[in-house]
Amino acid sequence: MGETTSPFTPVPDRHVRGACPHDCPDTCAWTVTVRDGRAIELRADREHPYTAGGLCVKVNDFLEDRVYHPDRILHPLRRTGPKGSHQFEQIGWDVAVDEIAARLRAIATEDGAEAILPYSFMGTQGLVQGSAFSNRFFSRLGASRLIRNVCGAAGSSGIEATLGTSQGILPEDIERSRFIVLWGTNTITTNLHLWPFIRRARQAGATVVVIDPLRTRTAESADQHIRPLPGTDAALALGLMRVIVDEGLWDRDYVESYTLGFDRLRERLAGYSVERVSTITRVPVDTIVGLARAIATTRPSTIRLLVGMEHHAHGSMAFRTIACIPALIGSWRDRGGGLLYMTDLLADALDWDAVLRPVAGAKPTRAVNLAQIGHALTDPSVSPPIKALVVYNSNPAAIAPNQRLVLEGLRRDDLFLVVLEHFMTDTAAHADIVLPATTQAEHLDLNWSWGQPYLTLNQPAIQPVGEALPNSEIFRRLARRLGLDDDAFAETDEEVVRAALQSDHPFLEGITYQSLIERGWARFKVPDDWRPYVEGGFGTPSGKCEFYSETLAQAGMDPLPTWDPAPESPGGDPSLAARYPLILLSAKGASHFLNSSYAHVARAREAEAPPRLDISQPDAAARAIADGDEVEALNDRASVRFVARVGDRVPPGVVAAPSGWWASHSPSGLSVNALTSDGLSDRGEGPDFHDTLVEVRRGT
Ligand SMILES: Nc1nc2c(c(=O)[nH]1)N[C@H]1C(S)=C(S)[C@@H](COP(=O)(O)OP(=O)(O)OC[C@H]3O[C@@H](n4cnc5c(=O)[nH]c(N)nc54)[C@H](O)[C@@H]3O)O[C@H]1N2
Ligand SMILES: Nc1nc2c(c(=O)[nH]1)N[C@H]1C(S)=C(S)[C@@H](COP(=O)(O)OP(=O)(O)OC[C@H]3O[C@@H](n4cnc5c(=O)[nH]c(N)nc54)[C@H](O)[C@@H]3O)O[C@H]1N2
Ligand SMILES: [Mo]
Repeated sequence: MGETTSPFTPVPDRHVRGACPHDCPDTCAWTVTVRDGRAIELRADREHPYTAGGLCVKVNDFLEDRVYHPDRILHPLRRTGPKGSHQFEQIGWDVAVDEIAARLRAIATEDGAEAILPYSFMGTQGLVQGSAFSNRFFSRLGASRLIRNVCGAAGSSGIEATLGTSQGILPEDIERSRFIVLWGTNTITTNLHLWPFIRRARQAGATVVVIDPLRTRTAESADQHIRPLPGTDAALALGLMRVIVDEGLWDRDYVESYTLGFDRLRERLAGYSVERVSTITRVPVDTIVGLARAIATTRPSTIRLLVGMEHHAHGSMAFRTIACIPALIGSWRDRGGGLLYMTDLLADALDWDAVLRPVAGAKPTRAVNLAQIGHALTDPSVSPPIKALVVYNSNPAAIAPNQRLVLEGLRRDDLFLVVLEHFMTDTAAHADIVLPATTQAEHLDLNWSWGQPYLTLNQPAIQPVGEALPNSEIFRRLARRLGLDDDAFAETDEEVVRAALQSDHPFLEGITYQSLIERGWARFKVPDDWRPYVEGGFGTPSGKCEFYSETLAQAGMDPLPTWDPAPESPGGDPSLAARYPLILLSAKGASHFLNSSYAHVARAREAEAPPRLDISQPDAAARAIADGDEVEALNDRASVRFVARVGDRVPPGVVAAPSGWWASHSPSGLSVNALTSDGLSDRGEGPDFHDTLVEVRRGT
């Protein structure tokens, strides 16, 4: 008997290297153990310096909660009842693809291809399943484009106005810092793998300050917690700069050599006395002065920004203003000093043209902002009307603002809705056709990261579960059925990954497909001593850090850092503020959810339940609300029920509920995004959902 056929010779387990696909700055490397074709264990890569052997509470049970979860969608489904009624029948792939192709063709003929809109975000961050084939498909179809600026766009645009690009320092270098300001970011909940570097900095004597209106887990772990009123950070930054200049703590050499517009900045600061800033922000004068002195005189000092603060009407200006501070104090000189933001620009080293394969010379089609999908689907003046929506890697019914309008749009009978998913999300529940997508355990991908400098190859560990197909294959099949015979659809997933790596960018030196297969991951070849602006070298038109920005002036914006109240804020529209006096923050407070992902897991919901609204003691007392009471939060957009949690997690004037809950799991059939504003930021076309005013009442 040959060895391989002996029933007594077990087939050895296979260990397959992969990457966490989720939209998170950490992009962990993992290994999947496969026995007899089944994934039996998924563990963090112990050797990966950033993953460092640990995943997170959301992803530890990826196999159980996603790959093999009993609720996973395993076959193509066709709707048989009213939209949202969860009535579906199983159909075959050929039938599904035929039907979708026929409907899209008919809509394109009748209303034009712009009546078709793709809707996606970063459900998976891999470049093959995230964007390669979908981009090829919709661009060749001539469909409308989606402005996917829900995350990072407003912040980047602000930092760019000051520095020329949004490039900052590398995350590991924060370990060298001795004064760390976590400004509008909840590291322990949202960016856990950065925390060990901060902890080591602290062990070496660093001070950690959190600036956040909410008392987050991160704020509780910091040395100091500063709580400005939401939307007032630009004023706080101007106040800090005022103290730094008044007290002569600025770096004269750096400012003279590498910045533009210091004199005009100084004139602007005259309008921001510490007393005025204290009134605007509600941060005590002494705290502002103390922070200004510490950040300017402790070396290295670092400001860590992420996305919470950008989701405001003036989010871009806030980032632009804060980004002036490192140049003013010369903290860019020090390794571990300056500003830490996203690392996505490193991924520009990949050959994105080869991945996306845009149509050469094509005229840009109509664009719709992801955050305003409710309006786009319901506003009768939208022309051509959106007749088909193809959703993949996103759950707009949970994550987009103005949820009532989004749901109204999804319920439109004349909207043909196709959703590629793992689970029956609130979005998928409204679909005409639901298509089962593979998970990261089942498909090939290359994952870049917006939070650390590694590239990770994800190899498929197992065969697709059920009839699931990778997003890439679904778009290839649809293209074929629609007669799009471009060779862009002849490529395999592996060819796309190989093509992405075929760039002569120095950051990719030594990184090949083969090396990634063997090792699983590679660090971009970024110089060891990465101090991007140690001697200026800013990407602005002047080559300097622009305190004064001609680019902003030409765009009709204030060329200098400034602060204005948002229209929907206590200092904005007075009649609105009178009716709805409380600011609602809906940040990512739920550590068991990843945006709206994992809310399908009962255990995760139980750990987070019930959907809570944090309210301060004085605001609760004024409304006769006690801890644990059922309350409703309301404004002109909706009324949503929560259970009140009274205490000092929020300051007076602010209430907070975590994002991520699905409407269908929420007591009133709506979740917090039903209340949130769907306006756009001053620059970068990001959402302004943290500028939301509400009133809160006891009972319902
Ligand atoms: N557990 C978990 N982790 C996640 C996610 C998740 O959903 N769950 N999502 C991932 C994604 S997509 C992203 S983009 C990152 C985001 O990571 P973060 O930016 O760290 O998270 P957010 O919760 O969006 O915002 C951070 C903080 O900004 C604060 N904030 C809001 N407005 C203001 C303001 O005006 N001023 C100041 N100073 N602070 C303000 C909020 O109170 C919040 O605590 O997290 C990623 N990681
Ligand atoms: N109120 C409020 N709203 C917010 C935020 C907030 O802080 N507060 N945060 C905003 C931010 S920063 C972001 S990034 C967005 C995130 O918004 P989304 O990107 O829409 O995030 P998720 O809710 O996680 O939805 C991703 C979906 O993709 C699916 N998916 C995962 N992998 C695959 C795959 O391989 N194929 C297919 N077809 N599907 C897959 C998942 O099952 C999941 O349902 O939300 C934004 N909305
Ligand atoms: Mo995000």
